[in-house]
Amino acid sequence: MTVLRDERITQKTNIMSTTMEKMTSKDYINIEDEHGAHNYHPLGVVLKKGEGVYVWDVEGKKYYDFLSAYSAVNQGHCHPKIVDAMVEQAKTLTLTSRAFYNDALGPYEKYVTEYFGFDKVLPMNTGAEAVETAIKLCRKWAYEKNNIAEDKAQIIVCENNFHGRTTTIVSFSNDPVAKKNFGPFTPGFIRIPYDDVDALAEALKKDNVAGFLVEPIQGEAGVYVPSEGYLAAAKALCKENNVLFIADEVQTGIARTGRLLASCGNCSCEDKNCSGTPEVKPDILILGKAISGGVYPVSAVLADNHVMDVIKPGQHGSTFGGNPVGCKVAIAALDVVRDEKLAENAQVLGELFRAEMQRIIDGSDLVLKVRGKGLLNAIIVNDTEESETAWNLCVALMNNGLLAKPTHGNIIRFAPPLVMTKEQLLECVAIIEKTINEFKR
Ligand code: IF1
Repeated sequence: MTVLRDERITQKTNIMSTTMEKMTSKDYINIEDEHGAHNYHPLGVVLKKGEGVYVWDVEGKKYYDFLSAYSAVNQGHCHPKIVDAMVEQAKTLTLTSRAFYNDALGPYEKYVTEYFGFDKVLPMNTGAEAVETAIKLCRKWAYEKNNIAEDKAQIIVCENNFHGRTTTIVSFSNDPVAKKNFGPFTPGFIRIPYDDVDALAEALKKDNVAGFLVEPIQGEAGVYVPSEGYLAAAKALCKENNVLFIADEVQTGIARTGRLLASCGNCSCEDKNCSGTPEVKPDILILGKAISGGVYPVSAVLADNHVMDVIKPGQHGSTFGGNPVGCKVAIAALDVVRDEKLAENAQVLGELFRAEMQRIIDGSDLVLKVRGKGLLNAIIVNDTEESETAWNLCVALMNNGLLAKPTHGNIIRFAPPLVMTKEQLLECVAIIEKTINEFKR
């Protein structure tokens, strides 16, 4: 019977592999619909290949990628240096767990802590895991170093935050779609308006405040860039109140906003040659996404010893956290950011993009506004949040060879890989302009 069953499986797999060669985008969409959880509503394109700023669908159509997998592919798709680093390590040693040492983790930890200017790093895999790690680290520091009564710690967060999708993280979200029917929720969070220093000052007067967790730019909320000096003022208030300033740079970090870290993008320093060492140095820095160039899940929590040393052996970790493949990929990905001057490129092309978009907006009633920093930008479409206009505009952009997707309702995020050239950016602007001018509501 086993033999018969194996033959049936082989036969089915063979049928599958031959039909897969002839499968259309629609076939792939149908398979996902039948066998996959419906936890996303993707744009109707099925991608097969990525290289630099381009992706191709299964029919061979070429597109500019203007989402970069939500800022994970800052270095461009399948960057050869990063892929080579992954392949090389994958052929040598993929995973030891932290039960043993290996020859990749220590060198990576030295590299990444020197790269961002912190004493220590706690390596994890996804952004949400890193945010959860930061929350645990902040609470533990509060109980053991800041005399806050155990289980009483409060962490201040902002309205319209997005920090991931675990139960604790959605506990402090105010997005009903991300939250409804996932309770009961984790207590210990105070929510305040974003970009409001007075609200933070008020919240810091409450008892047992341990930390302030903030996105330097609110990505998912619609690329909200806070007022000049907001982050510096927030950091100063946290310092005054002996509260940890926790920057979630999962989406804004790794050169996306025109500097290595967005935290420093908000400082008063006008030094364009700023090394990216943040004027607003967070007490805890959270990184993910492009720290690996979108090649492999890598995230990281960085802090100086007076915070990180509250974590003792056996108190936190993960099977894949700090694995050799992730370490080598992250080193290669961060080398590329520095060697190819991606922050500088994002800064220059971001200014050009917003200027071009403003020119288009001035001549159109379809788009109200463009906002962003570096190559993290968004346009506000002139329709209600509930309307389909932004979605339909993204479908029209797709038909014209550029992939982007609305964040919320009437806001479309534009975030191309940071390796884009000026010529390619201007070609994308032309596609966006053509699409807007031809668009029929
Ligand atoms: C989705 C967008 C959403 C993040 C910040 C932590 C995480 C993210 C600032 C968690 C992740 C991703 C998640 C993905 C879509 C995308 C996203 F803002 F980037 F567009 F959802 F809001 N902090 N953002 O942006 O990192 O666990 O995903 O590695 O969940 O749909 P993760």
